[in-house]
Amino acid sequence: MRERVVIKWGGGLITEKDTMKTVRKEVLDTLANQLEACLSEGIDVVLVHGAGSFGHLKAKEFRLAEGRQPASTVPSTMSQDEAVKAVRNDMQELNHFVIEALTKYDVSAVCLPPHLWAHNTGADFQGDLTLFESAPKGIVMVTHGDVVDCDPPEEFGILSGDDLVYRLATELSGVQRLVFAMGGVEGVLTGPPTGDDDASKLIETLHKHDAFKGEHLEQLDVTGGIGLKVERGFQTAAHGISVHLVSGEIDGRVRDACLGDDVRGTTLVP
Ligand code: IP8
Repeated sequence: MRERVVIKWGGGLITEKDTMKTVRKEVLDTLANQLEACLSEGIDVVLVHGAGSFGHLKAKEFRLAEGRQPASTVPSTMSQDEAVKAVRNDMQELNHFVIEALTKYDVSAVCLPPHLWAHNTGADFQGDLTLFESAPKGIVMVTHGDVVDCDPPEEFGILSGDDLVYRLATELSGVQRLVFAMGGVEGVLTGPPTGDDDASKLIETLHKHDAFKGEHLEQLDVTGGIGLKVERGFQTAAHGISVHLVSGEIDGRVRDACLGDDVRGTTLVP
């Protein structure tokens, strides 16, 4: 059986997280180039990307992660239903940039946006993952964080790419590794990234009960930040899959981590 890796391109890596709908095209290019290198080595890739400023800002403003809310508690510029549609469209826009970058490196990719096939949020969301299993050889299946329909009373909610990678890595056949490509950090740090090397050192091997203080910018982020990544990462590692968090901005670290080579970053040890 061919080796398979699941990769998450973080939203904070591929977009400017605090500037509405700003894509980092040069970063997408280097990531697509590294992904192509993995395919050339005979590895199958499933790609999940985050939302960054194409998802979190509007979702926060219109309280989409909290489900249906009284109209008087959200801005009057749009209803929550309109905001659901708007964020889905914005995510499709971001996904087009992702597919465009892959195409530039001759990578054929098919995207399955979660609002078309997934229901409910969190690690136990419902959805048919066999669609990802049946990809023809060499075709990269892509999906992303999204607004999905939920059971009442919520009616809708935010399904994070971190929940998607956990389920894909543990339920598809032949997955050896899960790699989180991150922006602004080289992996999990001992404290929030302040620029002060003593306060925020890279943790190269993170054990399940080790303490770390992740930065979670609640005013920007409607999902779980680094805490959710690490939690889903450990759940994945418990299935015998190796899990790495690496910089998506430095050299070919994402490629090397996907190929199973030694690379600077954080490895989770269950
Ligand atoms: O960035 C969030 O996905 P994530 C999706 O992978 C939206 O957590 C629409 C905010």
